[in-house]
Amino acid sequence: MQLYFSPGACSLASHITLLEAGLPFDLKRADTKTKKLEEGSDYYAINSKGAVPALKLDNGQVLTEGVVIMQFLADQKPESGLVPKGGTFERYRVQEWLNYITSEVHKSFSPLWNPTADPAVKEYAAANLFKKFDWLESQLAGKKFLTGDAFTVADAYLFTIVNWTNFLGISLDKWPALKEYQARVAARPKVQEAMSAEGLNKKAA
Ligand SMILES: N[C@@H](CCC(=O)N[C@@H](CS)C(=O)NCC(=O)O)C(=O)O
Repeated sequence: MQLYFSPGACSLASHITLLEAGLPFDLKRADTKTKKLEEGSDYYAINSKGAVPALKLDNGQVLTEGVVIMQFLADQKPESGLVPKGGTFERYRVQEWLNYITSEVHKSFSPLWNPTADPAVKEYAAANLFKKFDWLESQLAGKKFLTGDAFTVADAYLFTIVNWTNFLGISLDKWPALKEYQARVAARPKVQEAMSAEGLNKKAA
């Protein structure tokens, strides 16, 4: 399998999932701005949406959409516990989280990345995002991971997205449970391995 990724992007969650599941894979770096792969070929030929992540299977099929890729990968290794068995209520709980993260948290960051966005737009986007953080804080208090004691793909995803606060200079001090949660997930050896492979741990190295 080949994971098409961009350092620190939402594809990090699929990268973490691959490592946590112990699956064999190669990393292929895609530039999300130029839409080129490292060797100069056109990334649109892999994913016509131009976004990462994309997962190329050994049979040539390409799967896109992070929440689907993560569940597909975790289902290859059910013993990893990264997702509960399909059809169980516990699986729907994980899907409920994945859907919330992708639709409410992930995309709420978008205006904050845009260098040409009007400051008022950024202020509005930040206020909207911080409301999501307030709710996440209420959900994480007293919890190890999103659905309880077990780390799941939903944790790989939320960690990846909230990690963007580091690139944007947003302090998590106002949300202590969220801040502790980020540290707890960051401390996982496979999370560290993924971050190092993406060049995100340069300061610590
Ligand atoms: N719906 C897609 C969105 C993926 C996405 O937003 N990827 C970003 C990086 S975090 C990207 O590649 N942006 C560049 C682009 O869409 O042109 C998913 O959830 O996988």
